[in-house]
Amino acid sequence: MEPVVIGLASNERYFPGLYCAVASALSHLDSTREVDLKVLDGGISKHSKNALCRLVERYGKVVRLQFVAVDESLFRDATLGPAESHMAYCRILLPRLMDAPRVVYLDADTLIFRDLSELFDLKLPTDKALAAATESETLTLGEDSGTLANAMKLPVDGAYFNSGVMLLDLGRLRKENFAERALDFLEAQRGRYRFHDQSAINFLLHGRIAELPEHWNRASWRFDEQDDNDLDCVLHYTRSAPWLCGIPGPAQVLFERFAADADSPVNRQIAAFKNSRRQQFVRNVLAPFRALVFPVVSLFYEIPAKKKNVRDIRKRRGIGSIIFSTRRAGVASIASAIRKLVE
Ligand SMILES: [Mn+2]
Repeated sequence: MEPVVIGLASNERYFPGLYCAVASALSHLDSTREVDLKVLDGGISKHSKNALCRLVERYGKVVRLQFVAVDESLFRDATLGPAESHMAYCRILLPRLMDAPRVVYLDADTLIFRDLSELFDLKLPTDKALAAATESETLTLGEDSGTLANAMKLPVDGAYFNSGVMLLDLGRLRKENFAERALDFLEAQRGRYRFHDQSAINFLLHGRIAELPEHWNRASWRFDEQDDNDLDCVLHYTRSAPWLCGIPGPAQVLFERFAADADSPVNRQIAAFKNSRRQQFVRNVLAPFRALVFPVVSLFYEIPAKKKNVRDIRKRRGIGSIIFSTRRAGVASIASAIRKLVE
């Protein structure tokens, strides 16, 4: 059986997330499969690297860990990415940096509760270059950039995928010079795309992305709104890095509990964490007012052609969910989610 190849990317700031992503992935992976773990290193400290080596050693010889240095300055001409860095773009270099035929790429802000060998073994249709789950907030190419979709003669309502969890056919992407084309795109279209690497992937590979079931990339806010505690998924913290600044709810509790169990407890004393708590408090205080204001604002859009849009916007902004999710995600559901994790 060929080894399962897993790729992640991180700098020191995202390392606590990467550590937990790796710990969760390895503990749910078929223990008889060999694993090649490649970490694109955008400035991870020696101390952190040692911690990851120790973690991997616990799984014995079946896991081979390799750090691959990346130079994010390659992307200096692209729109600045999350946390004022270009690190998120580095996944685009995977076909260049790895000689494996395929790889499962994971964001550092994921927790994995499924066997990734199942994803790695998926057969991609011959016309597809990668597989990903659809985005839960940006639903179409046009919502990323209508201007770009029109300029590239792509449908504005074309499908849109999240780049946080992907199965990439590196052989095909190499053959098509994807990394080079993406670098050109990011530089030439600077300021026109909204979602960094994800924009390059969606615009350049439109029609070439196979859709993965949602359980391979479930947004943490969706998990928070779930009526049950189904955890048979890859959980993706799309709205906040839970080790830096948490959004209260079951997904955050789950992360903190997992991190503590994996010997990498979340430090709630750091300034960013305290600030985020303050912002969250203000947001909660304002939530009822937003609920009042939004229907008034949306009245202006209540012309028949826009009705569907308004419904979508309401759904996405989650006016209801902002107010009710905390209630629904009660203590019982948190406790049971943790129980399931610990089992
Ligand atoms: Mn992410």
